[in-house]
Parts: sequence; structure tokens; C-alpha cells
Amino acid sequence: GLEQWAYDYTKYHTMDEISEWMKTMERDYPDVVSSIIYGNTYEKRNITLLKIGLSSTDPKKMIWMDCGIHAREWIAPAFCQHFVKEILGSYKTDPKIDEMLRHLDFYITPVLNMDGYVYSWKDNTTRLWRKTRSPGTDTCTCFGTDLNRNFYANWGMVGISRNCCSEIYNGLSPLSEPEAQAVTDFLSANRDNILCFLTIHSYGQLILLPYGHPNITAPNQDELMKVGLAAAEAIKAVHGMDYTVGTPPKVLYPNSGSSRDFARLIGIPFSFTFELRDKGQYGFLLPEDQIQPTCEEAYQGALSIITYIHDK
Ligand code: ING
Ligand code: ZN
Repeated sequence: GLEQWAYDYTKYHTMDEISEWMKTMERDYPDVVSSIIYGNTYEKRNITLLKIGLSSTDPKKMIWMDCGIHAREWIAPAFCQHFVKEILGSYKTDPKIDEMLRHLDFYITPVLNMDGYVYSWKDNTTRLWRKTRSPGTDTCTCFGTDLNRNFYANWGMVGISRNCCSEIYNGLSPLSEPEAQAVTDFLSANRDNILCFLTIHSYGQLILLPYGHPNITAPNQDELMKVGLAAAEAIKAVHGMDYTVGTPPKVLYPNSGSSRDFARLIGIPFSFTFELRDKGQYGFLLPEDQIQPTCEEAYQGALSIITYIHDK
């Protein structure tokens, strides 16, 4: 429809605009797109995903993608929206996308940390907010927990802080944050059917595999590495950008309590973190003229992974 035509994918958008965009997608593609509310944020916003798939007589497998787990990484929600636009715009003419949409349903959350995202849009002083917006305690009064340290995956072991003022504060307890609980509930209920878990961040140009803890290794680590390297090649072919592939301890530093590790721990075979552009020149403040190229290349990377898994 008109509104969808008018949506500007080369700009960053407010939470309200993204929520409106989700409704438009549902309205314009009623046979392909539906929305599911699977939890609430601390400030009582509805955490909503778009389910995208074509009808099929066979039972379908699931692909998970979330964006915006960290508030300031604005390119991530822009990517989820680009991804949705691309698959919806191409399945009628691209037989491979059509085939995949008949075997798979995509579950895409454009903004997981909605409270943080809204806060990062408030003013210049809040633009670099990362965490949730839940308050601290009597003895530690800073706001926010790092959602990507709050999952039940070696929680509290490494690459975290117990100081509630830290950017990597892991929370009072595993799943103290309702946003992490919502993802956990959804994944746990569907773990036998989810083939792939993709969680989108910035920045650094990385494709990260499980695990963040240096002493544990995914049983299919070699295959994860192979699939990750193929995705990096697909990315490079678009605009020549280099993405590094590996586990967090190998390519950066260890961490624990991440959603990626939790997904792999409960048996989801393919689990990756994307760190989109850039490598630090603009960092979280990636200029809008890089949204389109960043999304174009990351789309090919994600599609490479999903195609491999579909064809396997
Ligand atoms: N990076 C992720 C984070 O939660 C990560 C993923 C973890 C990267 C550990 C490297 C090492 O810190 C961002 N940008 O949030
Ligand atoms: Zn992040």
C-alpha cells in the first residue's frame, strides 16, 4: 500500500514509527505476515514480533531474528525492517525465497529492548543508552541491566559486572529482566522447531558463534564456523566489507549470559550474533547514508546462513 511505499528505509525511525510500520506490514500482506505479542517490557510496552511465512501443508520450521537488544545500536532495528521488506518484496518473483517461505516461518522482533530504544531517542544525553530501563536497588541506584548478560547461560561467570552502574551489569538474577524472560519463554516453548537464532547488534563487523565462555565449545562448532565464514564471504561480495568470524573469546573477549549462548545451550543448532558496521569510526552513531549499504550486505550474509540451513 501507499504507506509502506512511503516508509523511508534509509532513515532511523522512532519506536512509534516502527510500531506503525509493523501494523502496515500486517495489513499489506495479510496472508504472509502476522504479529505476535510475546511479553512486556519493564515499562509495560508490548514486545511484538512479525511472523512471516507462506501457507504449507507440511509442518514448518522456525527462524528467529531479533534486533535492538541494545538501545543505542540503531542500525539493528533498521536491518530487521530491511530484511522484512526484502523477503516480502522478492518472494513473488524469486522462487528460492518462495520455497523457503513455504518451509520456514520467520519470527522477527524489530526492537527487543523497546524501553531502552525509546530512551535513546529522548535527547542528546541519552542517545548512547545500551541497557534496559529497570531501576536499581536501595544500595545501587543506577538504572538498567545489560539484556545480553541476563540470560540463563553461564550467568554471571565472565565478561559481566555486578555493579548496577556498569554497561555490562548482568542483573540481580538470571532473567531479572522481563525482556529476557519473554525471549526465553518463546525459545523454550519452540526449541524443537527453531533451526536458527540470529541476534543483530552493532558495531564491529563480526559474526560471532557460541560460546562466549572460553571453556565450552558448541558440538557443531566446525559447521558453525564454516557457515559463518560463508556468510562473511557473501557480505564481502556486496560492498567489499570485511567481517570477522569466530567465538567471542577468540575475536574479542569472553562473555556470559547472552541470548546467543542460551539459544545454542537449549539445542537450537545454529546461533549467531551479527555485529554490523562499522569498525569504530562512527560506532553506534553510524550515519544514515550507511544504512542502505550496511543492510544490503548483512541481508546477503543472513540469507546465506538461512539458505544453508534450509537446504541441509
Ligand atoms: N556486543 C555484544 C555484547 O553483548 C559481544 C556481543 C560479546 C561481542 C562479547 C564481543 C564479545 O557485548 C555488543 N556490541 O553489544
Ligand atoms: Zn549490542
